[in-house]
Amino acid sequence: MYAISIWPRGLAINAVAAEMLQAGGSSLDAVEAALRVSEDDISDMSTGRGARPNAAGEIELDAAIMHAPTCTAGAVGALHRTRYAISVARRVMEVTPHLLLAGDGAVAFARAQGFPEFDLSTEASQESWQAWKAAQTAITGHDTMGIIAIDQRGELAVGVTTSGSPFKLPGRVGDSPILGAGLYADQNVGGAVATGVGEEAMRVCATFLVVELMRHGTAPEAACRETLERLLLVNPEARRKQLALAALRVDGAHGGACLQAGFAYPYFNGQTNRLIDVIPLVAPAEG
Ligand code: SD4
Repeated sequence: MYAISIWPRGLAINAVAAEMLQAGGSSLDAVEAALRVSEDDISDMSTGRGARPNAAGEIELDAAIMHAPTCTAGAVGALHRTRYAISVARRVMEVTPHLLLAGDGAVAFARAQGFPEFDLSTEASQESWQAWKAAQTAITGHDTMGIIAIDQRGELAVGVTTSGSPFKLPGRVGDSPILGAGLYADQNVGGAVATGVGEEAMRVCATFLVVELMRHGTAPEAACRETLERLLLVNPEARRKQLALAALRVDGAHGGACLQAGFAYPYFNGQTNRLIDVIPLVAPAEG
């Protein structure tokens, strides 16, 4: 029984999953329940309700969930006016032959599945958009939520939920709902999640690469670092951006890597849940 989330804020999210795993719940249920807590937290402006809107003032959500034993997944991109993107993603996995639905089609699917229209905006999210519109200043903060969990039966699942990059172009879909970019899991190897500038994760199929490196024997931390090094090789500009990765191997070994300072990941080892600091690859003066 193990769980890994991302960012210091993920400690509370990881605790939700840990409690469910300890009670015998499935990793799929633990991932969904934990990410719903993040989506409902309006103090966090990067997932679900109260997230930062796109450039047109609308909150657009990306989310995905992957079940490793069956190598299946469900995802939504640019989902709007709908609560619990992660649950809609799970429904895509469970009731459609598809892996990813986006935009108005994702919204129509959600309604058909009983997710009512819901205004995701809060005073703070609207204010952030007004301030951005007035100043057009770039916001560099990142804070998606993702989690990898292994339950008592040994089943591995991974999920990610986000509002994407703040004030993005309408219709922009990031790495989070893309298998192999924002998340990936293989029941024989382990799983990985990504956070930060999604375009950089997509460029190198970051989480697929982490899992493949682990498959060939690279330890989780080294696999995350090697993936970021590959990114810096193909796009040196990425050193001015943030991309962070966390990985969990099926035997509970774990690791992370990040380009910029500030990243840490919570790790639940079956008994305790603690935050693991990650040393950035890029020195502050270089970035
Ligand atoms: C995205 N990767 O849409 C997400 C954003 C993120 O930390 O993770 N921020 O690009």
